Amino acid sequence: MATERPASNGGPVEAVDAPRQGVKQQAMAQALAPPLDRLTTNQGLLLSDNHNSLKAGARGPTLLEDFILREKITHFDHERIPERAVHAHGAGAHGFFQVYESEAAITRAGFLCDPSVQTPVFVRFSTVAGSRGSADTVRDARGFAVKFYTPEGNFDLVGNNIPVFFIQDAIKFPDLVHAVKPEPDSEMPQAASAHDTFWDFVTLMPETTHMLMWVMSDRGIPRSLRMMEGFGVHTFRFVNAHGESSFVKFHWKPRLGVHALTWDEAQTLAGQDADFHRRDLWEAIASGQFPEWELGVQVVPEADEHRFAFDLLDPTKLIPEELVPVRRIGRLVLNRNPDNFFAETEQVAFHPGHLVPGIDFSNDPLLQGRLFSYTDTQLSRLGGANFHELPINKGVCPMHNFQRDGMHRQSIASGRVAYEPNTLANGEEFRVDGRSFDPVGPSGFTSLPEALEPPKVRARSASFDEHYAQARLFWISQSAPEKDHLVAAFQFELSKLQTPAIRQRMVDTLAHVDADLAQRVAAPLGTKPPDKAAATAWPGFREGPVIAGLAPSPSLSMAVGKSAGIATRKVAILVADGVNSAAVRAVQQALAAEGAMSKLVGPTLCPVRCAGGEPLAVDATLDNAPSVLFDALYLAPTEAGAEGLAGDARALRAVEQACRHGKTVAASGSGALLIAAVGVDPKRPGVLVNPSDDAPAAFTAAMVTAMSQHRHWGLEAPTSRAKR
Ligand code: HDD
Repeated sequence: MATERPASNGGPVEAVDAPRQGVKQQAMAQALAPPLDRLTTNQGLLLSDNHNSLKAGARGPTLLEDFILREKITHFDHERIPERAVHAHGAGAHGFFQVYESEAAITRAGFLCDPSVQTPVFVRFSTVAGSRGSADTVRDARGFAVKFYTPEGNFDLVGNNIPVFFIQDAIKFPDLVHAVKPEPDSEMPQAASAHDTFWDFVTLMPETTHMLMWVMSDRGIPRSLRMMEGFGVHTFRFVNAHGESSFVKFHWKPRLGVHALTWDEAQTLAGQDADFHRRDLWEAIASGQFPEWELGVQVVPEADEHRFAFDLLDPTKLIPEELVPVRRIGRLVLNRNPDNFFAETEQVAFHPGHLVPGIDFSNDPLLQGRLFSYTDTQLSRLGGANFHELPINKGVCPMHNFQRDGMHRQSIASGRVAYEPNTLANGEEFRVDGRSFDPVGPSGFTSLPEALEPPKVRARSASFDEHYAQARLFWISQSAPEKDHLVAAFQFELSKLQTPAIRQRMVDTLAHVDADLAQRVAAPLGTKPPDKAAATAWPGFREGPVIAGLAPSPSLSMAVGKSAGIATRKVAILVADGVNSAAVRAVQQALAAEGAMSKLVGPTLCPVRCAGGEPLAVDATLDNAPSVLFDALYLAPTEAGAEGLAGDARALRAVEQACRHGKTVAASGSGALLIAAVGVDPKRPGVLVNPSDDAPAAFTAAMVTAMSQHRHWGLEAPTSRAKR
């Protein structure tokens, strides 16, 4: 057994063999130690019975002296810790990050300078508003927090899947969170922004407009955590070994492309599989299909700080990729699921101020407030100042200082010295005069010696006053279906409000973004026509400059870019008695060759009988595996005379739903009867019918191509789309 004692300079973490037992005592300890397959108390006492408490007679009262019962119940009573104030619901995974080439020219961060090094990471994804047990697929921003365990200390990049934030100054964060969380009197609604208090707040805070556009877009309902971008949001700084600094925005670009659910699908999934995203991440890693992202940077030289029409320090603005291209500098791979959700995913503690030399923060006032909030929140969430000693938070580098004691201290610091400077910790060799070791030095983290402008004021820079240009840029950069979805999302959320005046304020605000957008959103809501002037006609509103003549930014659309293929996509193969197993095998093989997964879904869990008479095992049933769990359907053919699934309401529902959600639906032979039964035109994009009972190579290739487009928006039912 090893305990920890301080490093020779007084730090607390060198591991040493502790027990100085003789050989005889060790042998005795081993003989008496509880076997690994037996239960013990927390003190190591072997249990003889884990089913019955100690009683005064078999039917009598339980005795207070039952310390075994009390220990077990007491521990259970204290199992829960406070959930995170925001981002309570999440999923995590281990992996590594590796830089492609040395970035020493711009940063001295060691893990970004050595391409041979794989830096271990732990990543936690989250929704923001929902409680710990809420559903995965709600409309919300997603947290994307990465902890890099570098030899120079932990670096945390605590970002979101949306590149901008709602507010500009951290002092508004408690108000924002109180507004979006369930309303305090009723604790409703859970994990949803579609309620009065959220829209009341955001319509009074015009700076929220840009992020509202992103959250109401399909980015707010990702298909998978593996298929979303991540952003550091704020402008950070890189500093190189010469002390030269540049500004930097961080991006995570997923290898599998950026994809979304449909709103109807997201809502259905919240009931069918509330853990849809967590399960998807877990299963991908467990099956060896490791999710990957590339780290991208937009680097702005110090001299260009004021070159943009917006302020680099304003977190409600992004730098369009057309202005400053994103350079991909390394890759992140998630390759190991946690062993224990609580110990790792729940107890991990991120903090934007966990930095390494070579990376620094900027004066973004939102980021500045975050630097205080994250450590502070862990004190109540993780019960004291020693949360850095929890295994998931502990750095891989040695840690030396004289911070001592506190709740839940794990390491055992020995010696009588807990201060610096000292001459005592290291014995005779170090003295006050001419001491040979310096506990701090220039290789350590130094804050950039930045010149600051007095006076001290409680104010916001006028360069933060413009709120609508990038919201408009986002709108004009969306494809037609993306615009439809965005309009429908605004309509849905605003339709849930009980206070008409708030609804009106939002459509008035949208008139500042785009007149067509505002009118389309307003059309079914029964508001007065959008009134631009009314949105800003209140005391204290500071009108920013009007920025006209924006050109679309293609990188803001999810529809742009080449397809990332169908790797890891999931296909349901619907089978019934009399199925043609050769066709099923051909489709399975074609999908597997592209890295996609398939499941055989049958009427029950009993094997179906193939046309040749042999049994074919199924993986799931039409009841427990609805179409929303899959990216595409293949309707397998059955032999002449077999009943097939065309009369099965569950199969018809699967086909209807898949079509409504714009998914690829392919069929061979009699499988096409299901498509006819739900009244879908077999010639519509995304619907593929092979008339014969087989699945030839050209047919499976067409299926793969169709699936690689992700969705066929023309297939969506008009009811799920907003009017153009
Ligand atoms: Fe925050 C958690 C991301 C602004 C205060 N935040 C938290 C998490 C993420 C973010 C991903 C979850 C980390 C985890 O998985 O444990 N937060 C952001 C982003 C922001 C942002 C991208 C803006 C750009 N946050 C922000 C502000 C404040 C906070 C302005 C307060 C002034 N955030 C917190 C917090 C949380 C948190 C209350 C809750 C749990 C935690 O920190 O550890 O301190």
